[in-house]
Amino acid sequence: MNLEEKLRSYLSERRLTHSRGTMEAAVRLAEYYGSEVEKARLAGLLHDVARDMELSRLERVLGRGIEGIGEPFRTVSLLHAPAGSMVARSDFGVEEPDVLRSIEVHTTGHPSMTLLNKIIFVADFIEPGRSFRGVQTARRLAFRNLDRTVAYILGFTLRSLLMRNLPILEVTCRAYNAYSVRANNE
Ligand code: DGI
Ligand code: FE
Ligand code: FE
Repeated sequence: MNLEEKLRSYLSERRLTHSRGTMEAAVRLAEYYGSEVEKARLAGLLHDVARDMELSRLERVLGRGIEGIGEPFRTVSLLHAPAGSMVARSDFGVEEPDVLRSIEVHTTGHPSMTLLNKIIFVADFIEPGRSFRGVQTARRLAFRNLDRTVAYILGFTLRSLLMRNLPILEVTCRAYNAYSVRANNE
């Protein structure tokens, strides 16, 4: 069974379409920035592998890893990324550390991301199925300056979290600070 067929049993049709879109965007960015295309394809396709799992299952997958995550952050939105990295390894046989890490940090970002980590983070936001305000700006920026695009997306995410009175993880803030500073120093 190929990877996409297997993924079908993990994701809804809608989420599968989003995953294929993210894979396409990741491949284009990898070609443009000279990153390894096969890794981008794999990480893009699998990044949301745990997105449709129930919270209790995500907590089980994470095991003791859950202990470092505060109660308000134990949500499907936030746990599907680290749990997804573990599922990609256990169920899909992915061993490549950069691919696994790209899945792990795709929701919050991280202050020090590799080129592949940034590509997946950006591809998830700009994939063809996305239509929110701001996505066109990010699409243009993505092929001019990847660090600026990461900062732009994190700013967008933080604003929307604040507007909804949602708690902010430290790592999200640290990532925003790292990339906004980097973007302004060029
Ligand atoms: O899985 P997707 O829907 O494709 O997108 P995603 O994995 O990038 O994001 C899932 C959600 O995670 C998104 O609505 C924003 C949210 N998020 C990111 N950083 C934080 C956060 N939510 C909270 N509460 N705190 C954060 O720091
Ligand atoms: Fe996600
Ligand atoms: Fe996604």
